[in-house]
Amino acid sequence: KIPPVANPQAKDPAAIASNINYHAHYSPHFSPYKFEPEQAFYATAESVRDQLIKQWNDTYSHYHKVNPKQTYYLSMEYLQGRALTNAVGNLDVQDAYANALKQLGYALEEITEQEKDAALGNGGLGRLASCFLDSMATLSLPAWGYGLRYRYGLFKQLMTKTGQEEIAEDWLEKFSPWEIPRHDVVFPIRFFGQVEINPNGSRKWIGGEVIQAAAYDVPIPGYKTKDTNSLRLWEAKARAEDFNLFEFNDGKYESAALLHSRICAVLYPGDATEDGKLLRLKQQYFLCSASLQDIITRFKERLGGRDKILWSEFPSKVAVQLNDTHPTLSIPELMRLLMDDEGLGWDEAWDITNRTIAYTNHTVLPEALEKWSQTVMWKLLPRHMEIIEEIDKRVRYTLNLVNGVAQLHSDILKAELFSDYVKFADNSELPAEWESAKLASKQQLANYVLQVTGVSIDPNSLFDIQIKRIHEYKRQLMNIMGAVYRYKKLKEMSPEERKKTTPRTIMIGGKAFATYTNAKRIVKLVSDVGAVVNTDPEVNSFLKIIFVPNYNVSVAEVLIPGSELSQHISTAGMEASGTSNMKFALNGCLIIGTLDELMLKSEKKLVKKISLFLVQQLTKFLGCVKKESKDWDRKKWTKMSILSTAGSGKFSSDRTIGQYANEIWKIDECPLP
Ligand code: 26V
Repeated sequence: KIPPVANPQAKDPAAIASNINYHAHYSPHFSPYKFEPEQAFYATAESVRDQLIKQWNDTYSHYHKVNPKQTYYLSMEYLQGRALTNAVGNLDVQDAYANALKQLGYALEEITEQEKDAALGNGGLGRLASCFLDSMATLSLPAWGYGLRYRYGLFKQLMTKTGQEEIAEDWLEKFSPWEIPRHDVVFPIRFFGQVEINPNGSRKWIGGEVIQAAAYDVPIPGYKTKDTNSLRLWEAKARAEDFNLFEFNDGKYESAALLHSRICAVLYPGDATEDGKLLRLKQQYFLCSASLQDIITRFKERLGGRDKILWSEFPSKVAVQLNDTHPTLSIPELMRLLMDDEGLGWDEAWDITNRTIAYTNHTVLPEALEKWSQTVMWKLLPRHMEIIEEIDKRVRYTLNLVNGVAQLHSDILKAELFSDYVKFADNSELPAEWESAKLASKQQLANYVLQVTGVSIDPNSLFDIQIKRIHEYKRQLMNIMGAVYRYKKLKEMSPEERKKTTPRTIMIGGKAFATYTNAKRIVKLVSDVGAVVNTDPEVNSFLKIIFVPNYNVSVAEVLIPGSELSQHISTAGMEASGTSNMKFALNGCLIIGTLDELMLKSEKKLVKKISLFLVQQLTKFLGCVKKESKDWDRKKWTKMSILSTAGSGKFSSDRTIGQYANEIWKIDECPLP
């Protein structure tokens, strides 16, 4: 009944329904006459993209005209999750779309569920990058993200009898409605080869292999603003001229050109072999080189009518932020481009690089700080190694490129307490409304757990959650040991005594790195303990233990609002900051956290022997857990919950990005008029 009409700026539900129908008919990706939820999702997403395109293009033109200083965020990881709900929310067309879809026979929630998570990242660092993109757009900051368009992102976690199994998450199986290939944005990327010295003494990197970086743009709409920034993802492509048709016809299908175009095949390719390590390095250089060539091209395009390039102005137009060590090859790459391609001298190039690039560190774990042998580096990037050695010689004691997350972080920790908000929390109607909102979220979470695990949990029990990557330092093991202890205690109690306890549902979720054996054993242990406890009729109305499979951004969106207590119990001194803690606090959840400062020196020594250490810490942990059971007085808990949300404003990534913009990048907002 609804006519298919193209109307990219449709605002009322009937016109939106027509535009969705238009996409179902005229941007077909499926056989005709089908309009099942999946088809409806793609047509809806394309219709929402229509809404974004104008303001996205307008934002680009505006930046081009105003030519403000712009930030470029370089990250090997982005955990974007689903985009549809975020886009309709930010465009403020949620109700109109819900209404339009109703006319087409669907509920908006059913359609948004169809979208696959874009999981181009691992954990905290990747999700932080995505939150930052969101905040940069929301604050109308001229800022872009750069990353890689991995064909396969983070694996999907399947729970089997033997524990975790990894299967490929095919987020591009059909296509992504959010990305636009920019066929005009292509840069050459070189690997291997040698350095040639020109007669004038300048140097040039030549030979080796050359592949192409092709740009795909994803829109990043801001909240309550029309400003729509870009996340530019690079894809590796072989050059047509390198494709050897004769070899292929001879049955040599593994031709070099095809092999090198596989750089973006997977996120974190296994680096147990030399080939794997080399591939990681190639990925990182690929991101740095493509992004910097793009940035320089844009700088040259925006000369404001002048025909001469003033390189000294580069740092007043460009700020580059390196998300951890992965994109640090940006430093020698910018030096190379400025010296070898643009003809600048060392001092000028170094001054520009120093004033352009900043770096944030996200971990203290030595195994996460990747290393490559000099042999590999000299082979793959001979010119960069010359530059790195020169940097090392000249400036190793005066390096000025690092901004640590630690200082910012300790400022956050010193945030004032909640005393100002006490009156607010005592408001007579608020607590009841608060409790019913929390209960509704817990009910949704219980439905979800039933759907994915088959175990039914009681929304009136205390929901105690630990979700994060599985790692020994994050101490999921201590948490599950605490759960076993709780189970044993319940078994010893009389039925009357049991009734006096607070029923509790402990949920643990997270992916273990595929080759991290101990982490996988922890996953298996949690699910095995759950299998025993959940089927024990004597205690299972007082305690349930759930391993939540396939923890990702959309699963977090169900778990965090339904939480009442969450565990942030990493070994003291090991967690750079944690980010989900802040999301839990914002959602009125009380958190149990490690008190880093109070760690005794003697304990520090023991950290090395984690399992020994575990027993000591477990006792303290249980003491803490007992206290929080005592606090399970509804009224008191609700008040603490309200205060938790009220006090968490400081943890907004908008605040963080505002501070980065002022203190590090020195950029101003540039809103669309
Ligand atoms: C490094 C490597 C190297 C080898 C291959 C696999 C792999 C995966 C990840 C990493 C770096 C991880 C760094 C990270 O995610 N850090 C987290 O960053 C959060 C945001 O700053 C912070 O809240 C977490 O505490 C920190 O663990």
